[in-house]
Amino acid sequence: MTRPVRIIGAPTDYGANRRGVDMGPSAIRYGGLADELAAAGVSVSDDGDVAAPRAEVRDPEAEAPSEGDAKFLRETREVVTALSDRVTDALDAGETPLVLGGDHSVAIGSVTGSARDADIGLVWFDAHGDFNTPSTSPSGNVHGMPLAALLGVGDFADTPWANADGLREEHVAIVGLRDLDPTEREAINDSDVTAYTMSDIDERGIDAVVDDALDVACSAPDGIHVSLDLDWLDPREAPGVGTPVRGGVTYREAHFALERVAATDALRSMEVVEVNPILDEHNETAALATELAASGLGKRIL
Ligand code: B3U
Ligand code: MN
Ligand code: MN
Repeated sequence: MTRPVRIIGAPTDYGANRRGVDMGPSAIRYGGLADELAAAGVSVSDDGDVAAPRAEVRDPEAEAPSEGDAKFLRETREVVTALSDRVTDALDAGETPLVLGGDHSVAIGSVTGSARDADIGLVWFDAHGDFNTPSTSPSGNVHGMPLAALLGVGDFADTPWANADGLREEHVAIVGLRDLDPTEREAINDSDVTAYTMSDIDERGIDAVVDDALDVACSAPDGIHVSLDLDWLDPREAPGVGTPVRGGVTYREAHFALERVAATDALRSMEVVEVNPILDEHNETAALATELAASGLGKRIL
């Protein structure tokens, strides 16, 4: 990784079902992100945080009565629009944006910003599909919808602030699925997205699955965005997340996957999301996010 990295915080929590992920950017910085990247030989700057409104001063539904059953959709739109511009600015300056969430709704900003005037691939490491729309979501939480929003699925068709211009389903791979709502399952099956479950990883091994996922994403000409939801890992490794699901990847599998990302030399932008310091143990999930970001950005032991 030769390009400088620009850190951008997105301290949101209203896309999630509980408070705390808004503290993710602080916890990840406190976990030693800048030092870890510098030690890995990456030049790094910190662009601060985008402004994000506090969830407790809002009525979740009052703001968006005409936009389906998504909570805080108006706030989401405001924040992801600002984040999208910051990501594009970093890319225009020849840097690699590294976005710190925040709940996974921030990916709408990171990916739309990265896919502006570029045809990109996307690897989505997550226990969940994040393929709900306002009318299919059981929770109304936007962190369960960003991938559908980016791809313009269902209610999200023609939603300019949420649809990623240069992203096609054929260039998207989801890795590590183990918790899908029935309507999401159907929508993913109906799409041209490539999805790998935990049983694919059990059966074929992390190396084969990650290499296939990277092939899917790297078939796009302009590089890839990596979206890392910390609940991709098993809750024993990453306890500080809002929606833990048993049976995730191990510490070693996660590092291996991110090292494979670095080896492609195609990484254009990245985010780490859903770290919840309130639920964490001694900041270990935040520190893990730091380590995994460093692996993805080219940290090597030797
Ligand atoms: N599919 C559920 C649960 C969920 C999705 N993403 C997270 N949780 N983090 C939903 O609410 O859409
Ligand atoms: Mn997610
Ligand atoms: Mn998840």
